[in-house]
Amino acid sequence: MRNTDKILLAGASGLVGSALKRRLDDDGLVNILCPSHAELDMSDNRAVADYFDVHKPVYVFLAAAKVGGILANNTYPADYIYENLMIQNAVIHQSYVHKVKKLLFLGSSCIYPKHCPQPMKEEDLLSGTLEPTNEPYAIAKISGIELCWAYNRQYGTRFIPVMPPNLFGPNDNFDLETSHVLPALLRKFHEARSANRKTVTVWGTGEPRREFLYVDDLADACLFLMNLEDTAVPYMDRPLFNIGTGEDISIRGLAEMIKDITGYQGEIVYDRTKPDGTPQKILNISKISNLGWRAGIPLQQGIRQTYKWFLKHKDYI
Ligand code: GFB
Repeated sequence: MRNTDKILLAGASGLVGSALKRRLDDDGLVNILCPSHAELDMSDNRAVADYFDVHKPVYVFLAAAKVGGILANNTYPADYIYENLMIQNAVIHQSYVHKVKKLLFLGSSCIYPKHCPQPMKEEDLLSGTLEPTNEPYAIAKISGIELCWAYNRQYGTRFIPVMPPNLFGPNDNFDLETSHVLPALLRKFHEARSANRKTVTVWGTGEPRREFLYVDDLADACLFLMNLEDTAVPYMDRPLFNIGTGEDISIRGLAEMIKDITGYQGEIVYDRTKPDGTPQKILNISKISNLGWRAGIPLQQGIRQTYKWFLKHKDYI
């Protein structure tokens, strides 16, 4: 990408989109389109077509999506499949129609089977049944991958699907009902310390293991992939890239770490009426590692940075 190329950041205000924006700004890219939801409903194919007609983006980062934690996915399955299908259908199709040079589609590690051998390789896609709590979301994301592959094969487009693990960082959702575990625990431990509460409740058994990636590392990987030579990406042969750290931690371990970072002194209790979800999710990252990319921000450091952001913004989010 050249500094003046027109880049559409679909989902620019979210966790991933805002990290991409920070990174593109830092790199001196000056022609970035960041339409707000009020300006452009990404799930409206007609509106997306009109937007592409007027603005003519050359590169597209498709980070717009309906995302949420285990409980939100389980409670609103229709919203998760419908909204994601609509957004990706519109943006991927219009990127083809308007001859976008490259598109990067953000998926999620929940596309892999519930009992996938760990760490999960790109080739494990569709090799087993999905985790029921996020099956509708996962099927939408799998459809997005297939859409990228189908357009590449039929129309010669350069669309790259990428699969990150559980992401976290500035601009995350800290709502206790709909968020992912890491921001939820930061908020719970912080509020318990401030209110001198004796216990903090962590959902499930604490046994599941997850891989967490700081969102600025994801942005770095996305630019790395977008800037790869065409010969490095098998566009005609189902390109797919896992992006991660290659390390996981139990929810119990994460809770202890966040307890320590927030300085909370009380007890942790586990609410076993809440679902655990997939027992383990860790990505095999050898494909992207072999191309020369590595994550740079250790988990503890990323959590400290996120906590700092939360403390600064907690009254407005
Ligand atoms: O992050 P999380 O909601 O999503 O939950 P998933 C991860 C684990 O943390 C689960 C436990 O075992 C939760 O039960 N957990 C403990 C908590 N305390 C809490 C809490 O206070 N809040 C939350 N949210 N969890 C999502 C998928 O799965 O991950 C999506 O539903 C997506 O589709 C996303 O793929 C990355 O990792 O289980």
